[in-house]
Amino acid sequence: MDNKLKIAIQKSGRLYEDSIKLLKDCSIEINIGIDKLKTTALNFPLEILFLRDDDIPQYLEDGVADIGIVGKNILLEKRKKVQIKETLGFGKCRLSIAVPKSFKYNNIKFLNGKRIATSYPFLVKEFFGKKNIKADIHEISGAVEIAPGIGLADCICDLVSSGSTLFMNGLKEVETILRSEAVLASHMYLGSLQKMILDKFLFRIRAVKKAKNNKYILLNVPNERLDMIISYLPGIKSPAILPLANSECSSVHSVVNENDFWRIIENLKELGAQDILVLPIEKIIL
Ligand code: PRT
Ligand code: ZN
Repeated sequence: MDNKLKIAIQKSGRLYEDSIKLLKDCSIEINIGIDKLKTTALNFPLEILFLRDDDIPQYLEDGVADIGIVGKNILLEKRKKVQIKETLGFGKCRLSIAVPKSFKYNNIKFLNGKRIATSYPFLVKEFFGKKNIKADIHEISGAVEIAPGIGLADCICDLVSSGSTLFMNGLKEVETILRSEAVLASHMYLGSLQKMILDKFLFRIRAVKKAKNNKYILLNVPNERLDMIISYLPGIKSPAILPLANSECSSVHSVVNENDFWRIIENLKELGAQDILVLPIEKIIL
């Protein structure tokens, strides 16, 4: 009887470091051997398989791995039967169509009758189908960005993050097909023990994710401004207020979401908050 949950992660590449860091943030310790094919966590019932990202969806469908960390782009392209359990917030990119800079691109109809090179034939075909475009899709497995330059295609569809690869190859991004990030996906039917371990793992992942999106803030506030300042502060339940040795001021503690952070800090400052300290949070368990 298998008493561990098997997780597939990328052996090397763009998702490797962040996948290992996610395990670490979840307090799961691993030793990576020299062969780096698989390893077992030291303090959690998890076996880690190191694989090529393209192979992970198939292994998940077959149940060779119970769960895996892979780009949503690969999962959707491969169309294997798996369940997405959680988005992970790293490996962010978009799958976009790009054309040579000199092309006068007005709208999507421009792509009718063009030759387009991509490693994502299914997603491109699906997108063109929806938009009623008839183009000639050439599947190539790598270095897609050079295809127009060597006359293999008129345009491309590839992953973009900073945009510098497109820029260096004289291309411009004209349509976005998909926004992608790394996700945790699972085999469709897990055994009850595997399900239980996965729930524990997801509980940790969510605590880590929540913590990353929030900051702990401490500030000193003159007592006569306290009510006003508190009305601007969310906190998990409500902010904590502690007396200071100087009886005219109080110390206020709260948790603020990264997205609202600067707006809230500016308001607090205007309302008379002083000595504002901002600290990272390691985990949030609600
Ligand atoms: O060996 P293996 O098959 O496992 O790895 P791989 O070479 O196929 O994949 P890898 O490591 O390049 O990417 C793994 C995953 O990272 C992808 O499936 C995406 O989910 C995610 N990701 C995020 C990216 C990018 N950003 C990205 N920018 N994958 C690839 N790129 C490439 C893109 O193809 C292009 O060549 O980077 C170039 C563009 O980058 P910018 O910054 O110049 O725009
Ligand atoms: Zn790959």
